[in-house]
Parts: sequence; structure tokens; C-alpha cells
Amino acid sequence: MESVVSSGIIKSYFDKLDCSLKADAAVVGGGPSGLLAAALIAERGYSVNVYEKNLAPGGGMWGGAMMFNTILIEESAASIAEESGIVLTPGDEGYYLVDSVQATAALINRACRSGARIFNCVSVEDLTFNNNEEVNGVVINWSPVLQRRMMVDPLMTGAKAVLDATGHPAEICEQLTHKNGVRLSTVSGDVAGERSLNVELGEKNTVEYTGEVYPGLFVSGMSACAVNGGYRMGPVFGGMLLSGSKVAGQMIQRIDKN
Ligand code: 48F
Repeated sequence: MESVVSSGIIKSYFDKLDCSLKADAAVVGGGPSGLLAAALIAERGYSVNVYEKNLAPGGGMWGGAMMFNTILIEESAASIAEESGIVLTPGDEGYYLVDSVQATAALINRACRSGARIFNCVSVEDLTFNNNEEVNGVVINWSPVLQRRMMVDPLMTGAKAVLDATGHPAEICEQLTHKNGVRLSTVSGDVAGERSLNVELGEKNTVEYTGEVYPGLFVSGMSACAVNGGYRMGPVFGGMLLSGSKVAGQMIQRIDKN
């Protein structure tokens, strides 16, 4: 029996890994914006890989604010939240109150059910280029390898569209600019870094700055704010869902063209 258990796991994982080597989309970071983007792209029939460096996807959504596990979602994102299975309770001033654990679990569930391949404990440590003109894949490694600074070479997987959904650090955009000196189509041409907290402007910035910042490379959620110098917005999550939805549409357009 022991060998049946091990063999089932190994075959299933390696099948998934093998199928992921050439995907339509690669989503780096399993926070709310990345999970929703992955689900929406996969639900349209495209192949999607999600790489999440931690054991559990969900990013900064689980803990609510200061670990009080309630978050807020505004009216403009209510329909996306509900269609994702998030339970909304009306609060004040047009905001809904949401159990952050239920909401995070609902987004993970939607992404898993969409057919997106989720690789947890896997970090994206770099990008690949096509003639230095467009991003066409990601460079992956086990998170513990990177955490322990082991000298182990990575693997590469191809994608027609790559999403930096790594949240506040905008790690993939940082890699692209620092290693290659390229200019992004952001406000400064570089990774500006996010501004201090302003709920209203932060929500607005997250959505308006969502998009393609270099051929083949897109940003969503807090990465979109971070690369463009947008405001941080705190425990309000409607902008993350609207951003994930917006970037999914843009990535599908690029995938269709390629
Ligand atoms: O930060 P995060 O939740 O991303 P988001 O979609 O949402 C932001 C909100 O949660 C919150 C907020 C709302 O007011 O400010 O912070 O922008 O999730 C980012 C995910 O990316 C993973 C990280 O572990 C987290 O789960 N991640 C970061 N870098 C890498 C990565 C990497 N290099 N490779 C793989 N995963």
C-alpha cells in the first residue's frame, strides 16, 4: 500500500508539472488579485500556472486587519465577490463586511475549480526573455531552496503572459528592472514603491494602475500600486478583486494575439 500512495502522488504531481511547462498564463503570487485573475483566465479555457512561495495561497487576505479577521469590500466589487462565493454582510457607507478566512478560502476554491494549476511552496526567482524584447516565462525553484540560500539551479516554464501579483514588494518587476535595466511603462519607468495609506486613493490606484508594464508582463493588486507609486489601502479588498478581473481581460487579449 505504501508504494501505491507514493506512486500516486509522484505521478500526479509530475504530470501536472510536465503539463505546466508551456502555459498561456503564469501568475506569480496567490494573493486575492492573482487568484481571481488565474480563475477568470482558466475558466475561459486557457492554461494557467499559479506559483505561490508560501505553503498556503491567500497572501495578505487571511488575517484581516491586525489579525482581526474581518475585511471590507465595497459595492463596486460586490458582484465579483458573490460570484466567487464570498459571503457579504451589509455594513455602513456602502461597504460590506466579510469574514477574511471565508473570503480567502472561496477565492482559493474558485481558482482550484477553474482548472488553474496551483504550485504552492514554489517561488519565482527570475524571468525569461524572448530576444530581450518580451517576457515569455518564469524561472522557478522550491521556496526552501531559496530560503536556505542553497546553490541549486532552477527550472524554467514558458508563458504567453506573466502576472506579477506578488503584492507590496512587486518582486518580478524588481527583478526585471534591476537585472536588465529595462524601462517599464509605469509613471517613473521604474519600480516607484508604494505611498503611505489612503483607503480611497489606494483602492482607485490599484485598479487604474493594473495592466501591462512591459511586453508580456502584467501587474495587479498591490504590485500595481507599488510599481506606480500608488497609495497603500489597508484592509479593503474590493480593489484587489477589480484589479484581478481587469488584468485577466488584458492577459486574455495578449494570449489571443500570441
Ligand atoms: O500580498 P498579496 O495578498 O497580493 P495582492 O493580491 O493583495 C494584497 C492584499 O492581500 C493586502 C492589501 C490589501 O489592502 O494590501 O496586502 O496584491 O499576495 C501576494 C502573494 O505573492 C506571494 C506571497 O507569498 C503572497 O502570497 N509571492 C510573493 N513573491 C513571490 C510570491 C514569488 N517570488 N514567487 C511566488 N510567490
